[in-house]
Amino acid sequence: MSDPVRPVPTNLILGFLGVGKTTAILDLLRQKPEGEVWAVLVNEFGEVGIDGAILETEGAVVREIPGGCMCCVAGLPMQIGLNQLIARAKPDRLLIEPTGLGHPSQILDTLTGEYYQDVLKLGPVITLVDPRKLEDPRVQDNVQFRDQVAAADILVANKTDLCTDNQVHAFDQWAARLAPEGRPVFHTNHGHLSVGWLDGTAALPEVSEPHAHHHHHAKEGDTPPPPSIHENPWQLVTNRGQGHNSIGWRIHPELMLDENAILAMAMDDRLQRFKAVIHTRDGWRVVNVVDGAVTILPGEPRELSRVELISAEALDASEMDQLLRAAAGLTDQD
Ligand SMILES: Nc1nc2c(ncn2[C@@H]2O[C@H](COP(=O)(O)OP(=O)(O)OP(=O)(O)O)[C@@H](O)[C@H]2O)c(=O)[nH]1
Ligand SMILES: [Mg+2]
Repeated sequence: MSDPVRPVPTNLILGFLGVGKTTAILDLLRQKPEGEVWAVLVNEFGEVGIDGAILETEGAVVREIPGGCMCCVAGLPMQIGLNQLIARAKPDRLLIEPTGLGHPSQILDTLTGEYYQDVLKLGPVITLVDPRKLEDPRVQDNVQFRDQVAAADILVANKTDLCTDNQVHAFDQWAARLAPEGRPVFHTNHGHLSVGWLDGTAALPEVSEPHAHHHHHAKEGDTPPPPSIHENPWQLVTNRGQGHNSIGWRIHPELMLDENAILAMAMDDRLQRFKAVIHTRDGWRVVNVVDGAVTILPGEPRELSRVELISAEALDASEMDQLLRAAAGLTDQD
């Protein structure tokens, strides 16, 4: 366990929605030297905290900051979450996964501020990019994407197993044209990063000014805990911001969901992202969908099921709720 006065080596893992950040952190956790304690701070766009539930299974001490608006979240809620995490875990290393829909600038401001000077030792910022996305001009123009790339000390092409050679080559050419020059560039798949990349001191490049957008203001203090799942076994939460909408559920674990009905829901082509850790009639499952690619893995039993949808267009939450209730075998009267 680390000496509490020694700054905690810390890395940000950045990248757009669904690029593979959580997968990369899981893979790093599997490379953790025995006896070390690693902590993960994860901020998801949605409110129900799927990534935290997945990451806990790899033995990290996880702290979630739900809710997508980084202007709000990167300030006080993040500081409180981070302080509690460090106090509780006394980690030897800290990994931070911000939402793929956020700008990293506020987080970097917080982490490099005076307050954390003696607490954290910020190592290279690693940004994951799906080379296939570079073919879409809207991605290259997207300000969140540009900020994530600008903030990178190391650029990593992920999902190369799904890319053609030309797409990987185009990524290399694109990366070589970016300023500042000379940043390390790697290719990988399934988020496989080397632990060695986490160390080293690197100057942080400037990132663009935070966007102006309308948002609610963070309350002073921590986010209130969600209601108990036993009192309220079916909880629906929605979030909106950054041009995206999320609908999430927390569900009592005794309500088992039908896997096929969940998959049908997940394949809705209006969705940009579907994530779930659910109790199905065949056991626990971790379901992930990005760009129509589905991954289903067996999962460990959790204290509740969680489901989350993210879409650019606003979906009718009650319509989605009906679908999910049907998947749980509930009728309108239930
Ligand atoms: N084929 C393939 N799938 C991948 C790769 N990396 C990640 N995935 C899959 O992509 C999906 C999304 O991965 P995540 O790690 O959850 O992505 P993320 O960036 O954390 O997503 P958000 O937190 O929602 O922004 C999962 O189904 C992963 O299994 C890869 O290199 N190749
Ligand atoms: Mg994630």
